[in-house]
Amino acid sequence: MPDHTEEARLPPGQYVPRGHPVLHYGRVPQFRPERWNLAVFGATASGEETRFAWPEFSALPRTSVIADFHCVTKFSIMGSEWGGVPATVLLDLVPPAPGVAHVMIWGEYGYSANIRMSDFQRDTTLFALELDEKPLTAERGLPVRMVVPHLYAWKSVKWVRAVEYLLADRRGFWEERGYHNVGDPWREQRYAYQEEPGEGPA
Ligand SMILES: Nc1nc2c(c(=O)[nH]1)N[C@H]1C(S)=C(S)[C@@H](COP(=O)(O)O)O[C@H]1N2
Ligand SMILES: [Mo]
Repeated sequence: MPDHTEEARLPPGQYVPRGHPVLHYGRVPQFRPERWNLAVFGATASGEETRFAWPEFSALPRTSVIADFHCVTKFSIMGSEWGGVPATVLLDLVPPAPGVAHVMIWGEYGYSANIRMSDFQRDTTLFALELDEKPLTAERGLPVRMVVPHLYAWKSVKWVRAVEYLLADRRGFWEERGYHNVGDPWREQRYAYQEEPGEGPA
């Protein structure tokens, strides 16, 4: 019989703590809907940058995903239900130029994380606006955060403000500070020194 306990769902080296830890670097931004927008820039197919104002972005089609969430510091948050706009919806609205194989996700205050296009295109990659059927709290990313549940959680950028299409891969905030460029928890890709040829920027 398959084992569906949380223990069996944990990637190597992870544990389930009490409660729902909150973790980020720096301050929690204030959400002002009239000033907020989400930019898609870099190597777009049109060559133009697109900005979604809050009324537009919050009206995009949504879905929900139930997923476990794994922080590289080894705690895992199990079975969260995220609601939001699939990354594929954004890709359809603002197509990338041919040859775009990576994206940089930008949060407030310059936090960033790079993701392979193949990871961004997964149907579980979301711009989440809701957690467990309630709007995100400020500390968990209000109004919108990235959720890329199959990669370590530092890739799930809170307070997301932009997506940059990249023709050449570049390291984001933690990837520049010694963390793995890909960050697959099932392969325990925690640190940059574990990277194999082809896993990091050329
Ligand atoms: N903008 C921003 N997003 C971020 C971070 C951050 O420092 N800034 N930290 C990441 C890390 S390391 C983790 S583990 C998760 C934590 O998400 P949570 O606070 O919802 O548990 O947010 C990620 N997203
Ligand atoms: Mo983390």
